[in-house]
Amino acid sequence: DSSDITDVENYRKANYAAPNPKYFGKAKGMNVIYVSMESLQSFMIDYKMPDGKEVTPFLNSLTHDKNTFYFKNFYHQTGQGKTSDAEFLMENSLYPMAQGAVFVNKAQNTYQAMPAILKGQGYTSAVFHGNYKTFWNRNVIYKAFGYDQFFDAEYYNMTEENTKNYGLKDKPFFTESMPMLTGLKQPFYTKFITLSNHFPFAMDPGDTEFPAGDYGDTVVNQYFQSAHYMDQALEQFFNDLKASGLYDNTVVVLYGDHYGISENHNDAMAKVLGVDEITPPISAKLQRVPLFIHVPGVKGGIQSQVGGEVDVRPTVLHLLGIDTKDYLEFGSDLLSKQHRNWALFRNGDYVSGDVIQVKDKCYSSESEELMEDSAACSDIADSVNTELQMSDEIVYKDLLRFYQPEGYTPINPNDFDYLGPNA
Ligand code: GP9
Ligand code: MN
Repeated sequence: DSSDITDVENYRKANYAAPNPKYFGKAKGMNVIYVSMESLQSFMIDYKMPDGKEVTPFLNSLTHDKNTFYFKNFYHQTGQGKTSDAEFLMENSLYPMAQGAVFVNKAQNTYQAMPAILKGQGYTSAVFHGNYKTFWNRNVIYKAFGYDQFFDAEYYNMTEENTKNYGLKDKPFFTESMPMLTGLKQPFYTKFITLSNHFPFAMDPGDTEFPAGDYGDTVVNQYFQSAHYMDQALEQFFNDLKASGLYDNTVVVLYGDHYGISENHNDAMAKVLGVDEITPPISAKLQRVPLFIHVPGVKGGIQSQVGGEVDVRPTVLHLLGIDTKDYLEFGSDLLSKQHRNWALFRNGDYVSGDVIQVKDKCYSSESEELMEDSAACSDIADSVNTELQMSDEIVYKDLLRFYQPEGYTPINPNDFDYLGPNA
């Protein structure tokens, strides 16, 4: 009811990070493209194989691009909903559920998601993904997010050669998406969900010449080949964006959705990182995923502030000149001078610039040693718990149906249908 909403509103107001005037509105009216990079973790960026080959040379080059921000201390915050949890975080700035997937369990809720917010500013929206629309219940929840179109597997050439595992390989995916993208009315807000860098990362013969790793673990060894293939697909996509003329008028946000290598592979990961063992703070830092934001005309750079997927929405909305102070969200603009500099995990652990809390133990971020005084972790720990509780309240009680942000025009999920290419 409305008293629950008031608590959330007050918390939100007290924790709002005001936009940085240096960046506010600098991308006003531009197109927006999000790319979900399947299972890509940050340790891959600038990683060199023993023979000196870079795994992700294209993304490495982007870290130095003059109009691109690269966030190197950016964390995924997903739970069991994996890719879909990352989508939820990025577009709603709310946390996913502790158990199960919000996409599956709470698709009937009212949301005030990115596509709907931007619809009110004259944007059209579309999702591109080379798997079938019912996976993760996307075809249902995307209506609640306000997506105009969903180009799912039915729109692509799903031949034996073009597909593996869950669906379309990234190279044909981006190639075949281009005509659909250029056909959209501008300005557009779009999301591309890549797929081929998915566990267990096996490649079809002929799809890569990149060498597998040699770390005594098939999954880890294949991850390098598969990530390299995705990097090439992304480079191809950027080239196509440039050739189409879209690049100079489009904000591109690239993010790793969640980890690819679980704790079951810690022995091999210790070899990959060249450490004796994967300790709890190292394991926490392994949850970093790359975040790139390309903004035409704005000087970017390598950013070391700590943040998480929940923080991207206010960051991007502020670049687009839309203030988020009236939205019920939990993110903190990464480019704000008041950015809070921490990221929580769904299990209640968290990482800040100074400390890492794992299972009630407090470590120094820098030395990765256990802190003598665990009180160093308690301040942020309180905020972490409050924030997860409040986000859960919103999601479980469907609270946004009682709330309307100023300047926001509600959408009606029934206005959307994803009937496919032959409808
Ligand atoms: C499936 C894709 C991969 O459509 O999003 O799902 P994941 O297992 O990473 O959640
Ligand atoms: Mn995924």
